Amino acid sequence: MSEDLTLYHWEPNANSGKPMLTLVEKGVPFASHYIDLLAFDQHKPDYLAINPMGTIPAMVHGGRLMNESTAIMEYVEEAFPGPALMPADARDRWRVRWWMKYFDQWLGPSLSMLGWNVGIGPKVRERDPEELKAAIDRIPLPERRIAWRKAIYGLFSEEELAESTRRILIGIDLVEKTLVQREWLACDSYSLADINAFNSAYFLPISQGEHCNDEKTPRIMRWLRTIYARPAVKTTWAMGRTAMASRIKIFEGEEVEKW
Ligand SMILES: N[C@@H](CCC(=O)N[C@@H](CS)C(=O)NCC(=O)O)C(=O)O
Repeated sequence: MSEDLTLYHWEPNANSGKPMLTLVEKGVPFASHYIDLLAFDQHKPDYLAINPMGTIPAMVHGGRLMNESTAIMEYVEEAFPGPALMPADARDRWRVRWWMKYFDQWLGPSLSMLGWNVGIGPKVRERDPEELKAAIDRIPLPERRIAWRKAIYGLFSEEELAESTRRILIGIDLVEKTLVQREWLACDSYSLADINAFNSAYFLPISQGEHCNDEKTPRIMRWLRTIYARPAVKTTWAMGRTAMASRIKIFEGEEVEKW
């Protein structure tokens, strides 16, 4: 397909990393446009003219805007040649979609809440209060405005944080048990489910090191290291610009910071 392809993304992780890694795995050339989430680039007029929702990632292909990271992954899989990232069997395909929904809707928001609470919020909190208030007021989606407000002013409640931790521990257990049954998350081959999940799960050994480690979850650690060894992962994570992306070096045995 010869139409221009541009991906607007932040660091490789949930959600930007999902289409980034999918495109790289398939060998699809694309223009990479880095949007600095911590500088609120996603709410600036230039970007809102492309994606009025003010969220990342977004992809433009042949002049058409596409958002929603998992829907973009499926589009890339179907629209371009390259190694298949969806299995052929209908039940396996269902399982790929099941896992992507599980991460997107149930586990991902909890991982994100804890990340925003200890990472993103403290990173921007120190800035000028008036500037921050104006930045929050400019956010187009009300739900994103609430998330930013809670992260910046430390307003996630104890109950919300406890519920997120509960879900993450259930998620770690489910992924470990699944990887006892098979090598990959959804089927016998590396698929979109692994790409989707890796983007959130790669820092579980860092953020949940007590619960996710070689002794307690050897299958998760084996799975994460196997994915990390893929050349596409190295290429994708090299597009990151902050210390966040370099945390992936934990799989080379390096000491990395939590945030
Ligand atoms: N469901 C959307 C979520 C997109 C989303 O909310 N992305 C976050 C980054 S992970 C974002 O744009 N945050 C910017 C903001 O809230 O200002 C997807 O999967 O693409």
